[in-house]
This record gives sequence, structure tokens and C-alpha cells, in this order.
Amino acid sequence: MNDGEGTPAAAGQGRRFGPLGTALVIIPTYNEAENIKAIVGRVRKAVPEAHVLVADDNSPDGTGKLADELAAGDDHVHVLHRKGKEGLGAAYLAGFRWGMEHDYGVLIEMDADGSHQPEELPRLLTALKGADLVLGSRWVPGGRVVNWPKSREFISRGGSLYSRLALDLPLRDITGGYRAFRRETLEGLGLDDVASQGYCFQVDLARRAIKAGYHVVEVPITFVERELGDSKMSRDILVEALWRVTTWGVGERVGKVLGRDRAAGGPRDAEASDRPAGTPRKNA
Ligand SMILES: Nc1nc2c(ncn2[C@@H]2O[C@H](COP(=O)(O)OP(=O)(O)O)[C@@H](O)[C@H]2O)c(=O)[nH]1
Ligand SMILES: [Mg+2]
Repeated sequence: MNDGEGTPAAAGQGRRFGPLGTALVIIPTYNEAENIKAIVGRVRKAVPEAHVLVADDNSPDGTGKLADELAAGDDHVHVLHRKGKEGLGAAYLAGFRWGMEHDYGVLIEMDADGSHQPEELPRLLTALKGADLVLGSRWVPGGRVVNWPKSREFISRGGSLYSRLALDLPLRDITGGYRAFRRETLEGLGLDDVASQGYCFQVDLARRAIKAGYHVVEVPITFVERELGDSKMSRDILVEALWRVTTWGVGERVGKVLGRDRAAGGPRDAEASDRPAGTPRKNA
């Protein structure tokens, strides 16, 4: 069923999509000295025409310096040095901004630890030819995780299910961080007011894309648990995700009820939520 073209998760089929521009693979890093060289090398081999941006939060273990060495020997590798640890979301937002300023047509999110296999990038890019946003998905048929403790799988599956139900999203893997965006999609998501971090950042972007009517496709991936270095997952990251997703979900429900009440009082208000599914807010 899943042939690499992906599972459509939202309306939008039949639309014509423009050609993909040059891709920028953004790799956020915090203490990934043991992984950075291998992962950049694998990306360069898997998609030689793509560029890489390492967004490093001044890692104490010298990841940024190692990235500089890679960049010095390869004009397709770039480094964004940030002041200090500000979380995954902030690093991605800075990376997106850098990529858009430098005119890349595709912006890709990928972890440094090997969990997201660069060898799967061509499949994500193929799917993006017919989509606004492609999510690498562990929880669609064909997707899987390797070497993940049951506890992590439970948290991840539970987080996606909770987000799916609370926010009414037609997606299976909502917290994953292996994604390919067309730049027009990112431009249409209103990133200026994104405050979420960690997993919540990924839920936030997926939610914005679906609500804006973009065509989002999930492509099965094999997620491999890191062998080197430590996870930065923390209790705070989980609590933030739970708190924000619940707040968004309640807010949406309240908004719907109030909208319905107002609509009952006059047709003008009903119009506001009447954009047909699959019509992007911005033409992507
Ligand atoms: N720049 C930056 N990168 C981060 C930060 N936190 C995590 N990362 C990176 O984000 C990616 C995913 O983090 P990881 O610890 O593997 O999370 P896990 O896969 O959920 O356990 C890795 O490449 C990390 O180095 C941060 O605060 N700043
Ligand atoms: Mg990881």
C-alpha cells in the first residue's frame, strides 16, 4: 500500500504542485560530537545535491567546532552557531529563517543521532513532489522503530494518539521530527508566534499545516534508536506537550461552540470557518 509516495492525510489531491527547489537539511545539535560527522556524511551521500545546515546551541562537547571543520571542506555544509541551549523548536525556527533567507525551496528537519536515516530522504522528497508537507511516520503501515524501549514507544504512540484526538488531526505520527516542507508551506504557517519546543513544536507545526488546508502526506520510515550520545528528552518536554496540546484542544472546542452560537444568530459569522477543506490559506 505504501510505495514511498506516502499516505495522504489531508485533502488537496488533484492540485498541481510546483517543482521542488534546492533542499536544505537542517540538523539541530546539542552535544552530538559523537554523531555529527557520520550523519552529515550520510546526508551528503544520500542526497548529494542537497545542502546541510547544522544548528548548534553552543554545545559544550564541541559539536559546533566539528561542524565548522566539515563546513570548511564542503561548500554544501553550513553551520548556524547559536548562543546557548534554547530547545529544539527555537533551533529549527532559526534554521528555517536562515534557509528561507538563502532561497532554499525545501526545508528538511532531521535529528543528528541517526534515528532519522538519511538514506530515506529521497523517498521523502519524492512524496513532496505531490504535497505541501511530508511527515516521516513511524505509525503508518510500513513504518517502524528499531531498538526503542517499550516505554518510549508507549509515550510516542500515546502522544500522537492524544494529539490526534484532542486536535482532530488526520495524522498518525504527530510528534515525529523527520519532515520535509516546501518553503511556501512554512511561509504560510505563521511561524512568528510559535513558542512551543520539543515534541510540542512538531505537533504545533503539523496542526498549523492541517488547519491551513495544506496537503500533508505521511511516508513510512524506520526510526532507529541512537547508539551514541544521550537523548535530550525530559519530563519538562513531555509536560509542555501535554499542557499545550490540551490547551489548544480545549480552545478549539470552545471556539467551535461559540462560532456555532454566533452562526445561529446570523449568517455572516458562519462564513468565517467556511473555507473548503484542502484549500490552502496561501497558495502553495
Ligand atoms: N540546537 C539544539 N538541538 C537540540 C536541542 N535539544 C535537542 N536537540 C537536538 O535535537 C535532536 C533530537 O533530540 P534527541 O535528544 O535525540 O531527542 P529524542 O530522539 O526524542 O530522544 C538531536 O539532534 C539533538 O541534538 C536544543 O536545545 N538545541
Ligand atoms: Mg533522538
